[in-house]
Order: sequence, then structure tokens, then C-alpha cells
Amino acid sequence: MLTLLTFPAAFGSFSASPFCVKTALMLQYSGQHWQRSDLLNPGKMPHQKLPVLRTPDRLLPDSDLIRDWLESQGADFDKGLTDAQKAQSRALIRMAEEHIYHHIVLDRWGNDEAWPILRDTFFTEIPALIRRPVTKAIRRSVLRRLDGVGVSRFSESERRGRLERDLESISALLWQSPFLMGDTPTAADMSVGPILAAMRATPVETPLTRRIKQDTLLSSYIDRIEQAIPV
Ligand SMILES: N[C@@H](CCC(=O)N[C@@H](CS)C(=O)NCC(=O)O)C(=O)O
Repeated sequence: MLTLLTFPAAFGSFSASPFCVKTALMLQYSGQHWQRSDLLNPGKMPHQKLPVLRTPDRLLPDSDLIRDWLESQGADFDKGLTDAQKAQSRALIRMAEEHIYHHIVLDRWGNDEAWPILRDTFFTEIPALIRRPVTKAIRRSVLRRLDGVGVSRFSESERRGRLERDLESISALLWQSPFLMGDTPTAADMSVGPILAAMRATPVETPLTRRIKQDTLLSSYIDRIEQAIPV
């Protein structure tokens, strides 16, 4: 049986990590037998990140590589799509994972109100006595990474504007059909859905959580995707 090494359930979701949720969805749709195994520290993993899939042969990191592997085993996440739709799907996935995702990380890790909740959810393995200083350094390195990506260099209103353009693109597709590429979920939904769900699930109220919660089109889309996520 396949084992998904994932960050634990958090904030009412299968995992605090949208990449772990994406992989759970792909596994579910692939029809493979699988189980979850929760991990808080990915330090010993091939990319020092989660998700990782334990296959009969190896530990496979990265949701995209896991997708490739599942497809090599017969899964088809884009069944019935044209080449143009597959190209569009690939671009949507990159937009969600390489742009929207960074806004969510900043919304969580850069938020002083959310931080104590994150600290006491993600770092329970660090003894309470040293948890604050150790996690302060981890938080600083995550924020440095966001500065490197550039997302935190924009003003708040510039960030909102960038995100808005992405949400408008997603919404334009969802006005046409219940899922991004039609009537059934495909690879794009397995990535974009969990990313939007993560935006909504940040454990304190922020402009981003409000933006999603007040949008009935996007919220009902997330609900549809979440119905397919195993508990
Ligand atoms: N490209 C990777 C991204 C995975 C990723 O960024 N995972 C984050 C959690 S959302 C992680 O493990 N972070 C731990 C770290 O960077 O130390 C994928 O698609 O799986």
C-alpha cells in the first residue's frame, strides 16, 4: 500500500499544507490504495518538504513528481481534456502554486495574530521551554524566503491587486462550469481547490480569508472540492 507522508490535519482541513491536500486528492482519484502517515518535521525527507509518497521502491517528494508517478501507474487526471485545456490547466496550477501560495504563506506567517496559533500547531515537537526562541528563527527564515520571492516587497494594496487578477481568472472559468475544466474535477482543481481552501482556512480573520468567505462562487467551489478530500 502507498503511504502519503503529510503534515497533520489542521484548521479544519486534511492538512495545513495545500500540497499535502492536493496529493491526497490525486491519490483518491487515482484509485490506488493508500494511507496517511503524519509528520511534523520533514527534515529527513528528500527535499526537506512534504508531501512525500512512500512507494514500493522509494520515497518520492513533490506533489508534481507524485502526479507523474501516479500517471505512470495509469492515473489520468486530465481525462478527456484537449491539448489546449491541458496547457491551460498547467498554467493554472503554476499560478496557484507559485504565486497565490506565497500570499497565503505571508498571510499566515507574517501575521502576528496568527503566529502563536501556527507556532503551537506546527511545532509541538519542540519542547515548550525552547519553542519560542527556536520558532522565532524559523519564522524569520520563512519571512526572508518570502522577501526573496518578492511577494512581501509589494504594498498591501499592490498585493491585493495581484491576487485579485488571479482570483478573477479562476472565477471566469467557474462561471462556466462547476469545476475549472468542466463538469468533473481534473488536475487543475486538485491544485487550485486546496490552495483556495488554504486561503480560507487561515486560523484568524484576514482580508484574504474574508475575500474568499464573502465570494459565494469561490466558496461553493472550495466546498465541492473539499467533499472529495478524505478525512
Ligand atoms: N513543490 C512542492 C512544494 C511543497 C511545499 O512547499 N511544502 C511545504 C508545506 S506547504 C513544506 O514542506 N515546507 C517545509 C519547509 O519548507 O521547511 C510540492 O509540490 O510538493
